[in-house]
Amino acid sequence: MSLACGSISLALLAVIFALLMTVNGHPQCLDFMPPFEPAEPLSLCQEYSKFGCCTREQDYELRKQFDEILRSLPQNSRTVCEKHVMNILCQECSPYASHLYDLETTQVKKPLPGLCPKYCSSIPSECINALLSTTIDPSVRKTLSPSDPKTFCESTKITDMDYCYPDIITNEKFSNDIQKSIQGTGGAECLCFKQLVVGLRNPTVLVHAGDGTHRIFIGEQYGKVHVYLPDFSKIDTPFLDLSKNILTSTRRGDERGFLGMAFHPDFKQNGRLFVYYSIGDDKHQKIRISEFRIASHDPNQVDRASEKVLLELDEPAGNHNGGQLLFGTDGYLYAFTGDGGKAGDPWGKRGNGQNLSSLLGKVIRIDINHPDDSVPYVIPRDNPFVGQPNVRPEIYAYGQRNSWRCSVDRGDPVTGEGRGRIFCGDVGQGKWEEVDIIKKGGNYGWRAFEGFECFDKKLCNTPELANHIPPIHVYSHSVGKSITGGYMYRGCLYPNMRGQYIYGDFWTGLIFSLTEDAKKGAWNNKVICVGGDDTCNNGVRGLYAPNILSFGEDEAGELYMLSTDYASTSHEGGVVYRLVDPSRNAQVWLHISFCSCASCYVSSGLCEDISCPAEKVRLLQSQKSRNDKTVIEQGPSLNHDTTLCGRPKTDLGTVTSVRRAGTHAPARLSRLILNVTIYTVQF
Ligand SMILES: *[C@@H]1O[C@H](CO)[C@@H](O)[C@H](O)[C@H]1NC(C)=O
Ligand SMILES: *[C@@H]1O[C@H](CO)[C@@H](O)[C@H](O)[C@H]1NC(C)=O
Ligand SMILES: [Ca+2]
Ligand SMILES: [Ca+2]
Repeated sequence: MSLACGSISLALLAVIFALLMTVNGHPQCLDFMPPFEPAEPLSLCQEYSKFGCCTREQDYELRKQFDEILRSLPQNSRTVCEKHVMNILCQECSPYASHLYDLETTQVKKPLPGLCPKYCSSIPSECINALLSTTIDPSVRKTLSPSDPKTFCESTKITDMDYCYPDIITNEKFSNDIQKSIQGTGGAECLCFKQLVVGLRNPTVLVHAGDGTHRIFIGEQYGKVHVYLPDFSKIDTPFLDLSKNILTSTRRGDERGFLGMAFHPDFKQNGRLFVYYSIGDDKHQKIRISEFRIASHDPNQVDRASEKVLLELDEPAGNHNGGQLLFGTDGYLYAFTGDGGKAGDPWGKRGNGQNLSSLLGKVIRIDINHPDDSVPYVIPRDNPFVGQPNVRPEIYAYGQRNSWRCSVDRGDPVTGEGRGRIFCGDVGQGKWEEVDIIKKGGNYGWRAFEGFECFDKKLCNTPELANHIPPIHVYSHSVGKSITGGYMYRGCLYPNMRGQYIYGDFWTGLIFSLTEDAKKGAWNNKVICVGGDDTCNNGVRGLYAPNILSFGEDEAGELYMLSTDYASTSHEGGVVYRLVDPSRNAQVWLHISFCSCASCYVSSGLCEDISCPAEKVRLLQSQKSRNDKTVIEQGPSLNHDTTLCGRPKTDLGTVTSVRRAGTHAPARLSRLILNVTIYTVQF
C-alpha cells in the first residue's frame, strides 16, 4: 500500500485545487519586494491602503495620470470610464503587481496589467483609448490597438492568467472568508498530521543536534531559536536570539531573516553549530553564515558572544536568499545561496547562477575542521573548481535559482543505498518548480534553463550548458508556485513512507512524494492525499495550515512539516506537525516520547527487528489500561517479534507478562490500549 493517492483520488484533488487556487498567489511588487502596509492611507488607490505595493508618493503620481486621462475624455465619458481607468492604473499598487505586469515571467513590464477576458471585453473602447493615448508610448500603443477590442484584450494576456485582474482580487477576498487550512477527506492511504507546536512566527527551521538527546530546535524567521524536549515541551529561554541583529520585516512573503541552522556532526563533543541569516538594511542587504558555540553553563543555550563570521555575501535584492545549511556525509559544511533576487537572474552578463566568480546561485562547500585558527574555513582539496582563475573555490555546484530547503539522504537503513545524496527543491521563475540531486561540479542550468525548459535563449545553446544536470522532477505553476524541498523518509514509525522523498508547495499547500525506480532510472511523483476525520483520529488530524514553509527531521528520522496560514513574521499562525501514516496510528496506544529506533538502527537497521538488550528498556511503570480490564505487570521483553516503534505490524503474539485483570489468562498485546513511556536505549 502506498501513502500517495492513485487515480482514485483525482476527485479529491480537484476539490483541493478548487479550494487552493483561491487561497493564495505569490504577492510581489514591481521592485520584487513583498507588499506592505503604506505609512499613510492612499488617496486614489484606496483599495491598497492596507496591503499593497504603493507608497503615498507613488499613489500621488498615479493620481496625476488619472486626472490627465480623465481630462482628455469628453464629459459624458468621464463617468463611464472613471472606475475602469482607476482600477487599471491602480494595479501597480496591487500586492500581485509583478505577476499582473508579467515581470515575474518575462522580465519586461507590460504596459498594462493582465486583464481577465471577461472584464477586458466589458471596458468601453473610449476608456481604453484615453488610457493608452495618455500613458503609453506611441510605439507600444500600436501593439495595443483599441480599435479592435479582441486584439486589445489578447494583448493584455499574461503568462499566468491565475493572476489576471480582477479575478485575482475577488479570489483574494473570497479567501478571507474560507477556512485558512487544508482539510482532507481521504482514507487510510493518505497522510495525517500531529500538531505539536502552535503560535510560531514563520518557523523556517526544525533540526536536531545529532547528540542523542532527541531535542528539537525550532527557528523562526524573525530570529529566535527554541529548544523543544522530545515530548515537544518548550524551554522558554531561547536557545539563540538573533532577533535584534537580523534583517527581515513583517511584510507577508519577505524572504529575509533566520533561514538555516546546522549542528556540527561532532556537536556532542565540540558544541559547534552554524547559522545562516540576513543582515543589513533595505539598501545594503547581506547574508551571513556564522559559527556559534554552545554555552558552557547551559546545554540549551548558545554562547551569544561566540559568534565567528565565516562568510558574508552582498545580496543585491531582497528576494532569493537561499538559506539551507547542512553537513554532508563527507563532514563538510554545505550552504545553498539564491541567485541574488529580482526576476530572471538579471545580474551581470549571464546572471549570477552561471557566473563562477560569484557565490550567488551556488552550492558552497567548505571545511570547518581545520587546525588553522586564523582563517574561518578552508577549501576542501577536492572541490571541483579549485585552482581555476576567477572562480570561487568554495563552489561545489552552480546554476541554482533559489534552493529552498535541501537535505541529506540517510540512506536505506539496511543496504545503505542512497546515503549521502543531497536533494534540493529549487524554486522556479514563472513556470516550473524543480527537485535536484546535487552532484559535485554540477551545473543546474539557471538562468539558461527553468526546469527542463529553455529560459534564456541566448544561453541555452552555449557549450557551457551542454552538460547541465536536469532536475529529477518538475511541476508546473498550474500545480504549485513555490517548492519547499523536504526529506527522503528513512524513519521507523511509518514503513509505508520509507524511500519516499516528501516535499511540498508553499503556495498551494500540496504535499508530494517522489519514489525512485532505480531500474528505469526514473522518479515517480505523486500528490499525497490528506486523510479525513474518519482516518485521522487518535490524536492526529487531516488538517494543516496551507503555506508550507519548511520540513524537518528528528534524530530518529521522523518528518515534520512547518507551515502557516499567513506568511508574515508578525503572525503567530505557524505550526509544526509530525507527518503520520494513519495505518500505523490506530488502536494500540503506545505513548512513545521518542522512538528508540535511532539506537536500534545501530544494531540491526530496521525497527521491526529491534534487538536492543531488553534490560535497557524499562517501562515507566506498571499501570492499568483505560478499561481496567488488563494489567501490564511488567514490560514486554524485547525480541524479534516486538515492535515498539508505533503500532505493531500484526498480532504480537502472547506476552505472558500481560494478563487480564483478575485472571491469569494471557492477553494479546495488540488488543491492549497501552500507555507506556519507553526510555531511549543507550548503547
Ligand atoms: C560575475 O560576478 C562578479 C562578482 O559579482 C562580477 O564582478 C562580474 O562582473 C560578473 N561577471 C559577469 C560576466 O557578469
Ligand atoms: C499516559 O500516561 C501519562 C502519565 O501517567 C498521562 O499523563 C497521559 O495523559 C497518558 N496519556 C494518554 C494518552 O492516556
Ligand atoms: Ca536576495
Ligand atoms: Ca535547474
